[in-house]
Amino acid sequence: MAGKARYYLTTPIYYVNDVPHIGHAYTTLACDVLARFKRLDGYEVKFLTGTDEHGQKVEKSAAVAGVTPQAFADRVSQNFRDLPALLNFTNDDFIRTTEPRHRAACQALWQVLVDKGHVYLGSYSGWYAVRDEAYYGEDELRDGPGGKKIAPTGAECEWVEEPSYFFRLSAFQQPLLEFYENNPGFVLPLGKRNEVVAFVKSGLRDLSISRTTFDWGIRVPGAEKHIMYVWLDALTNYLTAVGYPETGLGTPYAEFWPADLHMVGKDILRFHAIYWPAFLMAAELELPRRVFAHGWWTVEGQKMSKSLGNVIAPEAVVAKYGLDATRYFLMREVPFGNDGDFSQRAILNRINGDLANDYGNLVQRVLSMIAKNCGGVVPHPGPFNAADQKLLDAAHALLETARKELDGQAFHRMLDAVWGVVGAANRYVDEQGPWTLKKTDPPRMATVLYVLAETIRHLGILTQPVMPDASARILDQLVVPEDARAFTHLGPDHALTPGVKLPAPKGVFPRHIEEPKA
Ligand code: ME8
Repeated sequence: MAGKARYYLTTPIYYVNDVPHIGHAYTTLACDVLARFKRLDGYEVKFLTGTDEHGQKVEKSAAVAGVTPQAFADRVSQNFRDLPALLNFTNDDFIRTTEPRHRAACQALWQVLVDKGHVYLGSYSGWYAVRDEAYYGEDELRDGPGGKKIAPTGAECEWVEEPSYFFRLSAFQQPLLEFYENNPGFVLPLGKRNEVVAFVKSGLRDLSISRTTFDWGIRVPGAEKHIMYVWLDALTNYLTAVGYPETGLGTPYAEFWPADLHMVGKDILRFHAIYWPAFLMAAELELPRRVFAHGWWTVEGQKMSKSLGNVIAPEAVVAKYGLDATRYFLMREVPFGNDGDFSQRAILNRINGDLANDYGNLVQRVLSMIAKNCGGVVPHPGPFNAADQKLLDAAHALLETARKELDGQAFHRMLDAVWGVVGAANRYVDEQGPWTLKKTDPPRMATVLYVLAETIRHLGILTQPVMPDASARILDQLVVPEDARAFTHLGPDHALTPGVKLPAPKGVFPRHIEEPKA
């Protein structure tokens, strides 16, 4: 029997030096929406997230907190492990880089890189930014206050001189450029792809992949004084989670590798689009199919930062606006890939406009008319006229559009298409005037309400990935069985059965009333 198609997607693994904020939640949410979409579309999905627990940055944060790095990692990692319950994420695994399975994978990959001749011992002297856990060339830096050297990211750099193993990254310049050329969809959005290509064209230096001046990390096999560079350690998590180094037939690796998508923020694109494919090429492993770099959230126009005290905690947003409204806002507000601003006004506009006035009002008025005028059962339709068919056709066509948009990670355009049908359905209500038909032509009213209910069934099924709870409440009100909510149930073959008793309608998307400022 042929197996299901598989889809493997990953979030970055988050550093445990900080508590999760809305930026971290955003990346994982985007992956959750895709994971849910693919599952509803019949795929066997593996959705991975986790925490990046090694490195100098975590070691320093632990020292400031006065606890061991492991105790610190255990504590902060828990905040990230609590996110799925809070935000309704459906990750299939949560990886921590301090787990034994991960150490085994990293050491195995290291050995392969050595055996294949891509690693040599040298000594590193140069600039390192602990905040970014990244090396910078002198030419990339600017002078900051107090004679400090500052990286393009704003991170302070320190001078490092120590023995180090190097990875022959320079040997991969040409293979990488060919790979980008042959796989135009490997890095998205395209603007970001061009930046990556330009960077690689400008020349690649060999990469220092071990450190000897701190302790908190995975030891280099056979050279115990060396700790693996935290990015080599971290990137390998994507292999660990599919059981690497076990790669034989029937293993999770054989089933799920290469990953279909590494979702990342634009800050860490270089690591994912240059270093990671180079490591994999060197190890003669398959390369992921896509790296998507999304944009950056600011808050009321400002960069989120602890010192400004404007860091947005996901739990605060959910408590204030509700879970599904938060999920919807994040996926709809900003063209995915662009930077966005998290503002109170923007979120209220989405909640009161798109959700309450458009989608919510459609569902509410159709269900209450059915309750009042059709005896509370799915109405019996007569023949469909051109206007009816046009609306149904638009609803039926949504799946294909949604698939196409999500295959390019265009969440906003997918939702735009869904809201196109919400708008069409609202206009159809106004044009057909079922409240007038109630007096003049009750059978026609039944047809109109049936067409609307069937359109809402489509909308409810398609909004599940973004708003799982609200969509379930809509589908419950149409008595769509739980096992009839997958994408195979879209289209006329599974249309609502006339005569089915419906529960009393209840509003799904309340307007958000701001409390007056004291
Ligand atoms: O970089 N807007 O971890 P990290 C949007 N451990 N996204 C944001 C954001 C914002 N303001 N702030 C953070 C690391 N993010 C490494 C990754 S992967 C092998 C290792 C999101 O905790 C975004 O996805 O600094 C960004 O790439 C990630 O958090 C950085 O998380």
